[in-house]
Amino acid sequence: DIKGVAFDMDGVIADTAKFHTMAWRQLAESLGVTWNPELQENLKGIGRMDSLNMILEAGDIVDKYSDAQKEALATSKNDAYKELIATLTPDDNLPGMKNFLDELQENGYQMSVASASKNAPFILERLGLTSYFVGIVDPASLHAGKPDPEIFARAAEILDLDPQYVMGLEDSEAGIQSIRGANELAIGIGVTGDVTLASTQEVSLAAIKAQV
Ligand code: B16
Ligand code: MG
Repeated sequence: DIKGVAFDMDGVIADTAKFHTMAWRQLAESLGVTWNPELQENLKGIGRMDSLNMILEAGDIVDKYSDAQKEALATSKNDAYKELIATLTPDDNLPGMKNFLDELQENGYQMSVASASKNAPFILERLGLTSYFVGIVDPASLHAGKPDPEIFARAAEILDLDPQYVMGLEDSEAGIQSIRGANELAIGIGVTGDVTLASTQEVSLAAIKAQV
């Protein structure tokens, strides 16, 4: 039986995927890399440096930049992104997620956050949601990002639960792979998982139990 829930953040709790897209797209186009929907989808859940490399590879210019130049490019994207997320308020929780967090809390589930974002603690504060979570995995401490299982394995450790008692919620392909690799139940939101839900609005314990 499931006792704990590990949450992805961008695209699951917070309506911030659109801000990542805006900031990456602006940087990509300034470097002459053509934006496309597939690239946009593949960037979901991928950490900052891996995202930059994916964009540079899409434009076949990955060898054009030194590590120091890449650091500067990633920092400029993050500066633009931070300006966008500074405007977040509790109204920017994705639809239905506050109710779901309340439902889980009322039913005694333990919750943690498995986000690739170094901005996750700031965003959860802005949304007024920090207190729901036992802890947040620090993505800077990971050896490998999503799709590697490490981040979701760590999210279960934070809950002091064996992975078989944990379900993970994700909106990205890379994240679903990470959850499955960690031997947790994968709940896909707008992406195929062990349980698949079309949007955050559909998420509830009943909707999940109906598919397991
Ligand atoms: P940052 P998630 C991920 O968050 C985003 O989906 C991805 O677009 C972003 O590049 C990554 O975090 C790193 O974010 O630059 O803020 O550290 O979906 O894993 O919650
Ligand atoms: Mg996400």
